Amino acid sequence: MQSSFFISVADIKQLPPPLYPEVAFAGRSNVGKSSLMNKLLERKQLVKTGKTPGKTRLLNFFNINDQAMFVDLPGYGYAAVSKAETSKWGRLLDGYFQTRKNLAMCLILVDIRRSFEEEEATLYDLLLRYNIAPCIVLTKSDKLSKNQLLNNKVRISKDTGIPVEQLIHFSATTGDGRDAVRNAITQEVLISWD
Ligand SMILES: Nc1nc2c(ncn2[C@@H]2O[C@H](COP(=O)(O)OP(=O)(O)OP(=O)(O)O)[C@@H](O)[C@H]2O)c(=O)[nH]1
Ligand SMILES: [Mg+2]
Repeated sequence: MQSSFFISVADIKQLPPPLYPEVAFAGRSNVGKSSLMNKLLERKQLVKTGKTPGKTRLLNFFNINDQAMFVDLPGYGYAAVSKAETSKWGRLLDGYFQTRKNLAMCLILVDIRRSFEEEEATLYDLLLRYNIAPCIVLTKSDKLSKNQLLNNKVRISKDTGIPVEQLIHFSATTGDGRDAVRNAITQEVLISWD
């Protein structure tokens, strides 16, 4: 499979033409969005992983095999970002979700050690409202033991009302859950991963 950087966009008016179905990756800053995308694509650093969380205020588009576009969304919830920046971020994302007809799916990444908080719930509701398939991915599963992992999944399932089978756990470090995430994406968008 071929993957390449396509374009970065800071404004809704600059969105590229809707060439292919899109899959967006959302989540708190530092949750592991870029690492997940690299692992799915088996590319080391196609998507830059961050030493400076919260810096990227752009939507980054990647062409996947001329079959789909992956969109790395700016991370939210980073304290050092100003209020003005945060509301600009909100408008950009809301505008994107609301207007993007070819946006098929959005993964919401949550650190498996944390909870589904207000931001995630807001995002989840936004996706349902705009008819975009949501997929919850619990990241950094390598940080927990098998037992803790299961306990946290059950806890997040109870908090969200999302069945535990629909919560995918993932580690960019070990590759755990890579195929589960690929399969979830393939339910919505045709991609030949090999
Ligand atoms: N142990 C472990 N560390 C991870 C994993 N995924 C990402 N990390 C680390 O977490 C940090 C943040 O990862 P990124 O992929 O840059 O996170 P991001 O969500 O893209 O961050 P922003 O672009 O700032 O929003 C990096 O230091 C990664 O090496 C994982 O599965 N396991
Ligand atoms: Mg990133």
